[in-house]
Amino acid sequence: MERYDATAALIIVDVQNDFAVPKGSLFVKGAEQIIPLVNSEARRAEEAGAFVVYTQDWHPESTPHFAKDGGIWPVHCVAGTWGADFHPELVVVGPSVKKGSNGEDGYSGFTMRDPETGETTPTELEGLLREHGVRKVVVAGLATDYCLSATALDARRLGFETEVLQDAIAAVNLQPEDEAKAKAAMQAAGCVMGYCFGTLP
Ligand code: VGL
Ligand code: ZN
Repeated sequence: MERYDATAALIIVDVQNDFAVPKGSLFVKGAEQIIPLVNSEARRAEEAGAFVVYTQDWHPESTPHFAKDGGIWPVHCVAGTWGADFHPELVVVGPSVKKGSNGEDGYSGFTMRDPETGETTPTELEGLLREHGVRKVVVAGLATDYCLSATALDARRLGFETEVLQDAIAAVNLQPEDEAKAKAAMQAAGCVMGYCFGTLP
């Protein structure tokens, strides 16, 4: 079966400088290698009439998400800064959903979680997918153990058929087993664990 058609969407998660460029503040090992694959999938999806949509981690300067403010992460993806920009080689052929602007954790592209109250609020992603008549989502990007898996799990919870492109993702691995655990959780939730078609010439 074809991966992409007019009822499919490719969700490209957080391919941003702070995660995908070695000098970025939260560089994810292996992130640069996925970019040509992600770009090829974006072109294929677009050609097949699928909806291509991006997410961006988009934090204020101070948020309980950051270690300096009581969280666990180095400062990264501050709204409007270089670190929050897309990687310069990323092919961008669709809209971007920004998450975390009000200090939420915002791991998932679909929902943001207030780190103090635990309250979750939806982003515009689900609405965008429904407007485009999407039934199946294909997910690629960063990072396997955080935003990528949170997005894929939410997609399943919301009833979308979900495929994860295992060769177009990369993990932070704060603990060495985090990547394997995230993949197992996605599989257990009914995500199809697939592979890219390869890079276009
Ligand atoms: C992410 C850690 C902190 C991600 C975002 O995009 O996976 N990871 N913020
Ligand atoms: Zn973040």
